Amino acid sequence: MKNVGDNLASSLFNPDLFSPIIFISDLHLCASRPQITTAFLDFLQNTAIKANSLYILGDLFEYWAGDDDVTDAHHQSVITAFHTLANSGVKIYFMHGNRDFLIAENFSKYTQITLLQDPALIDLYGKKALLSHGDALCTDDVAYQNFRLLVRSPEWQSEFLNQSLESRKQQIENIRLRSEQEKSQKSMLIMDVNQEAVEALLMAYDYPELLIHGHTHRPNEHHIQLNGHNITRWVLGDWYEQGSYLACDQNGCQSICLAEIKIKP
Ligand code: LP5
Ligand code: MN
Repeated sequence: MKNVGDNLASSLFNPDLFSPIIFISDLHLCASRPQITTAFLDFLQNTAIKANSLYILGDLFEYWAGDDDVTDAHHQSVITAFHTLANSGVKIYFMHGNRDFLIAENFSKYTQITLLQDPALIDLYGKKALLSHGDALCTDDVAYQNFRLLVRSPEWQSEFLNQSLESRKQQIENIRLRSEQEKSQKSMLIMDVNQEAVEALLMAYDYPELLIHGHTHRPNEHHIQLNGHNITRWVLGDWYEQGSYLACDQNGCQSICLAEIKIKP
């Protein structure tokens, strides 16, 4: 990873010279961690504003209870910042994560963000890039996949969204607790992507040159050889202690770290 403080002028890649396409995920923004939101708003104003477009590949928020949960100051500050960025000409795309899959059309309207399906195939400077949040690839995590199947069904969502915001938030708190308990019992291997699921997805999409996803919080660049095709799997980092993004231009992609986020104890 490259630190922004490094001498970018001497490198091939310089976000000040080109208008890159930027990818981020797993920010987990919430009012109780204001330093992360501050770092993110700073990133939008100073870095993303120079981009051609910004792709957010899920888990932007710690959780999203529904598009009616927009009145608090924290959510408003993020929505306003997106609106400003979109008005400056940067195209913004958002794909659901496992924590904010209830983001819907109203959020998209307030922010001028375009919602993407998971997975989504895009043209990245002439190369095919497949984008995903990544949770669907963790097929060894059977308990999670069953939970995912339930809460992604339109019937479940419509029943859930018909309940009061207060009741929804309480249920989400319960699931968060249960998820943390269960995760502490799961192996790291189970909570990573399954290689066969990755290969099946790449084959289903006719061998894109790139697969970009988040979710596992294990930022890395993996090189895959599959049936004679060379494919790069980029895993995006989270924003718990340090913001980071993947910037791509005509010369390729580069993972860039921002300054450390200092969380007060
Ligand atoms: O997010 P992360 O990386 O910490 O953990 C995920 C999986 N956990 C989740 C839960 C979310 O973290 C918290 C909830 C988000 C709110 C969504 C809003 C709407 C839903 C409201 C539901 C009431 O996604 C975790 C994975 C991990 O990734 C790694 O891949 O392991 O999965 C779990 O821990 C899930 C448990 O294993 C299974 C929980 C079963 C609960 C069954 C309850 C059935 C009834 C639910 C209906 C309300
Ligand atoms: Mn996730």
